[in-house]
Amino acid sequence: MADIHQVNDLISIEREGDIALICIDNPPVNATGQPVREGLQQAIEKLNAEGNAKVAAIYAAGRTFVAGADIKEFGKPPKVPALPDVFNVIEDSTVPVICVMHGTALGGGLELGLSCHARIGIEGLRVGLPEINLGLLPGAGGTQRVPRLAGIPMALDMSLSGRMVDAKEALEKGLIDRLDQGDPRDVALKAAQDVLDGTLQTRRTCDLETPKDDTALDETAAMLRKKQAHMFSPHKIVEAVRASYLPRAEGLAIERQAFIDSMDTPQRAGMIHAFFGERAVSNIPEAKGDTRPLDRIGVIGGGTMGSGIATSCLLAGIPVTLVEVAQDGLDRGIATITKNIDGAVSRGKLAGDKRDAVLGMLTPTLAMEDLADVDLVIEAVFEQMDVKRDIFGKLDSICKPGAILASNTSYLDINEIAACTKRPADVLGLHFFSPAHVMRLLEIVQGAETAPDVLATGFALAKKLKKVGVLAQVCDGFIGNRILAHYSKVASYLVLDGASPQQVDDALEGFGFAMGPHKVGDLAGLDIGWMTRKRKADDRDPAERYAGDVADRICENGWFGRKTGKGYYLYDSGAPVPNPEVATIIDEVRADKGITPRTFADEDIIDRYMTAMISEAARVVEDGTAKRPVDVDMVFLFGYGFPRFRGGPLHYADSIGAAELVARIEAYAKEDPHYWQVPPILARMAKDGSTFADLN
Ligand code: 3H9
Repeated sequence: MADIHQVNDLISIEREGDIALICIDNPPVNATGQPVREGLQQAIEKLNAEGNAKVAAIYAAGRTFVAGADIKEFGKPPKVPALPDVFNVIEDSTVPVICVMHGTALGGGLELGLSCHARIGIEGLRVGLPEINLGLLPGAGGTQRVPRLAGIPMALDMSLSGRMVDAKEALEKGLIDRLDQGDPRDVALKAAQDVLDGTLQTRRTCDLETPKDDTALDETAAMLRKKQAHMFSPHKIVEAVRASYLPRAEGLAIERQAFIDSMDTPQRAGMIHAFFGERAVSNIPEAKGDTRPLDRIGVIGGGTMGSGIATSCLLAGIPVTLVEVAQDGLDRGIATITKNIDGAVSRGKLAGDKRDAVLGMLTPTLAMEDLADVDLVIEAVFEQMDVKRDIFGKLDSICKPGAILASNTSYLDINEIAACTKRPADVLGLHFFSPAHVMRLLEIVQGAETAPDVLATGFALAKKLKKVGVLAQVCDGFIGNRILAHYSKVASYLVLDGASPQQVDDALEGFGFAMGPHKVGDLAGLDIGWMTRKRKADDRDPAERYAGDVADRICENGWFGRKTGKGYYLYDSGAPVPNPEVATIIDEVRADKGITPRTFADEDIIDRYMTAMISEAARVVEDGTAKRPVDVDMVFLFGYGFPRFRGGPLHYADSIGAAELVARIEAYAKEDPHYWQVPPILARMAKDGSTFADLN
């Protein structure tokens, strides 16, 4: 009988002669919650007290080594023992302790390995310090031990990018001592035997000195001051890595304080909301249950969207039949897909030797009949109901029974599209975001008759494509574009009333958006919005203040943004500079309308823009277009460049509070009572003190 001692439910010690195998078994990802920390500390203390083991090897059960600290504990009162203290106990152990890592060793997981006296990786291992993605920094010795083993540039790179480092690189850089294959327990036993035989050396990481590299530290600090001034933890990372020059206790104390300070920030709360939100959107009954096959996908339309969707499927290993109406369109589609795939190779997303095989899975055709054998068709042609109706009617007669028929429409009524078929239960919306092979959001739009297994297959597709699938109900624009259509008007009103486009952009970039709305407009093409405004001119509500005057005048000059070299900005020489002719147009429009411009503080710009976004987001939750506030938040993080560290519009709304939001809307309504109206849900929340988080 094996000699196994359970230290607690999650940690056991197995004895094999002079060897002690310490197993961590805390599914699903072996996070170092309190019982794991306590059990590990007790295990090491027991072995040292007993003194009859000559070597100990830590390994983990299940699909992966330790994924880090237990994120669910963050924001709650800390429980002892603290992770850095446990790791010091391991590092100080008289019995040498080695560590065998498989799967992913992340954050506290890698830090556990670094506190051991030798590390063995199992083929396929990836290590990383992703704490920055949670608004944190490595807080259990990562900033102290990585520089000692792999140097300051590597420590800065890993902890500032959060990237995964593969086993080969980890070995080259000295983060692991050896690579092996096999079951973690067997590898641990073998490596422990090697320690006893003297063929695997052990040493304490903190006995090493960090090789000096002040240049890397100073340059990185300067770069961060310039590019990430508004972020908290990146600056702390540099400080903590610099402290690795100091003896262990002093360096760890600086790291600890920086970690505690980061933990207290709203950025940490926003990013952890994003971490769990990304997983929560598919943790709903609609995403579970039976699914239909996804062995071959048809894409109709070889434009930017269709090509992007096809690229995304091909990169996920799903063969694609691409349909176009004319040869030149098909050729353009093939060229775009080829360019996208080549781009994936150059960005390191696809191994170069797989390029031809991936492109080989594309079947271009002019015959819609070739869709007879596909499991799912995604229609991505232009946004005209007549065209869509025609296509879905044809698909109904061509596609095999059980095939799913999806439209990539951005706003049209899925129920009307489904009604053109005799199989409305097989129809849903799959709304991708451009560029579709890069953007991670997929709105999965449920029609009135969409079958449960069709909806679940939409979520299965999102998973295969490594996208974040969010359930949406039918309405004009679904979740994202409906909210966008509302709040983008505020940017125009601000300009009409006195702000410059550049001031609006700068203020919102200061808030954390990668690009302000006018720069986004220039990038997407101002003609797109112009066409939409013209198309919807007849439906315009006469009581609503028109937001398109300036943009219309810009477009009338043929200035459509980047693609014409001119829009709100000029793009002649690298960085965009404000277009002076736009300033003239703005002055003229204001004069025509009798508007006396006033000044807006940047704060005011941000408050108005965000309050408008939150108002429509609240309505989208209230009328059920989005299932929960977290679904809206993830749509904005993954589809609209919303700053991740703010968690999403409704997470941000909670930080302001419903009462304050209502007060703001009431104040703005004095200027424009038609546009600014308090959503009933917000009024209720202001009264009863509840939050959007309560509805998640
Ligand atoms: C840290 O370590 C701080 C230290 O430096 C200092 C401390 C003092 N905790 O992603 P999946 C859950 S900070 C708690 O779907 P995959 C996850 O929510 C931490 N729970 O699987 C999900 O739950 P559910 C630094 C966690 O195979 C389930 O596990 N580490 C944690 O696609 C499965 O997860 C990180 O940031 C956690 N740490 O990917 C790593 N991790 O089933 C975060 C996961 O209820 N984790 N869960 O939805 C990951 O990146 C991925 O989970 C991983 C597996 C790559 C490991």
